[in-house]
Amino acid sequence: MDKGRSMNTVKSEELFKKSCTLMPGGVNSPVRAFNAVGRNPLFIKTAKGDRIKDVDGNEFIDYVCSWGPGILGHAYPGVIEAVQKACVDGLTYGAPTEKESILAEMIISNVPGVELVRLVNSGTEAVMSAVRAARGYTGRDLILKFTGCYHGHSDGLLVKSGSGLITNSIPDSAGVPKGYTDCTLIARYNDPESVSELFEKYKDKIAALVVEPVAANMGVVPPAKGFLEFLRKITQENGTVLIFDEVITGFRLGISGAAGYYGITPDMVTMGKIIGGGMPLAAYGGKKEIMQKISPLGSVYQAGTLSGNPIAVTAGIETLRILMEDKDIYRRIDEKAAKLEEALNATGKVTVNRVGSLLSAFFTGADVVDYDSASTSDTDAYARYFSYMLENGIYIAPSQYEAMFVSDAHSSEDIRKTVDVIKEYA
Ligand code: KE4
Repeated sequence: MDKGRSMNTVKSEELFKKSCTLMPGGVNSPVRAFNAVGRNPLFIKTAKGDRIKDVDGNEFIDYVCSWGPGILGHAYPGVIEAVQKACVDGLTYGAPTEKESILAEMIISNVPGVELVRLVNSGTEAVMSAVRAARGYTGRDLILKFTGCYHGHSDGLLVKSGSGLITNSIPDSAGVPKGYTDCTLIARYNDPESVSELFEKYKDKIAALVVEPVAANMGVVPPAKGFLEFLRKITQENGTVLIFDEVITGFRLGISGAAGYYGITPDMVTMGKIIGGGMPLAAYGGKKEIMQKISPLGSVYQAGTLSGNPIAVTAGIETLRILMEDKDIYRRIDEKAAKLEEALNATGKVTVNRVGSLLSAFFTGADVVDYDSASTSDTDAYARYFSYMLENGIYIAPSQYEAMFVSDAHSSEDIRKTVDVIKEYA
């Protein structure tokens, strides 16, 4: 693997050499390995505001933001203080706490369609559990997802997925018995016909349709006009549970996520990232009649040792409190993202998709409206762009098929610096 080029990455290289003897690929999540951009990963030591610093002292303006949680910026003082204070009262009890109800109430009061919510530890767990609840509620087995959408790594959803799978060109994972995915139907994002065909064929057998209301794991692909309305209608007509996977868009596109942004009320919503404020916390919720199927109330089992962990919940409460108190954050981060979009478009080299503070630059001349058009991107060109940005102090996703995230901590000066670096690239 090429070493880091003009930057001093000696310590990162040493640490990577060591980590490769201890963990698969030297990382704890594949996309971090930088495989798609032909470099070895940088090991990060500290992060503050919109900046991260690696172990060799290189500093970057960060647009990964830990893949989304960092909407306030890294090490936000209010969140850190709240977490530090909470730690002295113990890290975990395995028993109910008032804080879980506080966070649950914040979610229920802001997220359309959520009447009851269950806190879990990761987006994967949230989507896996929501699907099980939908199956338990409907008594049906089939689920429908879209090519290029990623809903975590639970077996039944690792089919034609996005994120690290398309980054590593393995849309289907090994190790998943065929039987596990026999119940997973695949349609094309933004293609109503591909959905209608499946409902005509499987009519009242589809338990749930899971969708990223704004796809962000094949790069950012907005829903075409009327697409989400179409999904809402066809699922309603067929008694299928509509699950909005808002692990990325939840509290990102606004305080009510994509459901609020597009004015669609799903039957269930999964969330993660921002609601944990950077700590391992996710959630799934929905209509009472569905969520009441969940144990111990109902017969759908789901559990977790650290579910609702008081420290993670504290970080989540503080983060959502700040977002609820200063909704102007969303205008600010959207405006910053629009400046990046404008600079990228001005290069004439990329197709830019943006929704709010989520954006992607695709190295293709095509409009990017689904997995097939996203796949026309020149990933080598993206890799060159990635290295150029990195060597100029800008840290973006090490994959063409991920999003850029903008936080409230991104200063106007750093946005300007990023725009200048993009302009020089042209
Ligand atoms: P986690 O299990 O990684 O917390 O969440 C899974 C998940 C579910 N749904 C959506 C829409 C998601 O985007 C994700 C995870 N997102 C990726 C980034 N695209 C996580 C980064 C990684 O895998 O390292």
